[in-house]
Formats: sequence, structure tokens, C-alpha cells
Amino acid sequence: MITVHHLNASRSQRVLWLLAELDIAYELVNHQRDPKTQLAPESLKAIHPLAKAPVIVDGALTLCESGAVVEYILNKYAQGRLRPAINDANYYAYLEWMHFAEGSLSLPLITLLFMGMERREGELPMDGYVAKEIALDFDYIESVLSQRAYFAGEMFTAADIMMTFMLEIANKLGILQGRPYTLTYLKKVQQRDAYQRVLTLG
Ligand SMILES: N[C@@H](CCC(=O)N[C@@H](CS)C(=O)NCC(=O)O)C(=O)O
Repeated sequence: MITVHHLNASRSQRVLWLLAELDIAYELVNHQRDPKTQLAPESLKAIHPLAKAPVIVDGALTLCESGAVVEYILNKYAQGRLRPAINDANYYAYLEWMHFAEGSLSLPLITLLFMGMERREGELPMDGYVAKEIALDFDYIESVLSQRAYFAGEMFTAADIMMTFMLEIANKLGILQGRPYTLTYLKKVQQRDAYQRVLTLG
């Protein structure tokens, strides 16, 4: 059975959501962020040297990086669910969004989040870069979601799980205001049964 090392308010929500969508039983180990630094506790470092969530343990395998964990679970347990087949026309849209979430989007978005926590008087050298990337990425997201129901087409996939964590941060930062398709999409995926079931886990 998979053990999920879950950190509160973290990307491990992706893994819990995926497992709930697939109806796969797992063992949950909770780790709590330090209330002052928000960093992961030593208990997570004991599981993986990077001490970042998510981490899963499945038999002899210990794996981190949410995208890799999602792909592992799909390969091993999903039997074709939650992603297009490799010869499907939507497969590469799926792959693009799977990688976009942590590859392109995460850097400006998390930088903006951290800059908000550290905000001091005056402009920071990163302001211009971040504002440009945020506008570019979220205009692209809005245009794609104006044309399809989900990131990889008309079917909900694991790419939606990867992207939703980032859209939730963006929404808290006010970035989705004036982007109606993205806001409607976010509300729609948050209403899914599996999402609602894992909400309570924090
Ligand atoms: N790219 C990694 C990022 C992992 C990551 O930064 N996790 C954060 C939580 S969302 C974390 O563990 N932060 C606590 C810390 O760095 O101490 C992934 O997608 O898994």
C-alpha cells in the first residue's frame, strides 16, 4: 500500500486528490509546517533528504516531486484513467500542462507569493520579470480555458490536478480577477467529489 507523506497546505494535496479520484486506499502520515518559518519539520527529512512534500513510499520506492509521483501512480495503479492514451490527439496537451505547472508557472507565482510576504518600500529588481511572466502565463491559461472544458481537452485529467494547486495560489493573490474562464474552471474542479473529500485533510 502507498504511504503518502502529507504536509499541511502543500503540493501533497495533489497526490491525495489523485488517489481519491482513482479510489485507491493509502496510508496517510501527517507532517506539520513550523508555524513561524513555514518550513517542513525534521520528520519529513527523515523520509527524504530534500524534506519537501509530497513524498510517497511504495514498497522499496521512495519518491518525491509531485509530477513524478502523479505519473508513478498513473503508471502503476490507474489502468488508463485520468490521462489520454499516448496515441490520443490530446496526449501532448496533457503533457504540456503536466510540466507547465511546475516548470514555467511555479517560478513567477511562488516568487510573487514570497515577495508579498517580504514586501518592503519601493520596487524590487524582480518586479518587472514577475509581472511579465504572470501576465503571459495567465493570459495563456485564460485563452486555453475559453476553448476547452479542461486543460487537456474535454476530459478531466491529472494535468488538471497539477494545475489547480497553482490556480488556487493565483486566486488568493487576486490574479484570477478579470479572467472569467479560469475562475469558472477553478470553481468547477473544486466541486468534484474527490476534491471535496480531501479538503478536510488540510
Ligand atoms: N517541485 C516540487 C516542489 C516541492 C515543494 O516545494 N514542496 C513544498 C510544499 S508545497 C515544501 O515541502 N515546502 C516545505 C519546505 O521547503 O520546507 C514538487 O512539485 O513536488
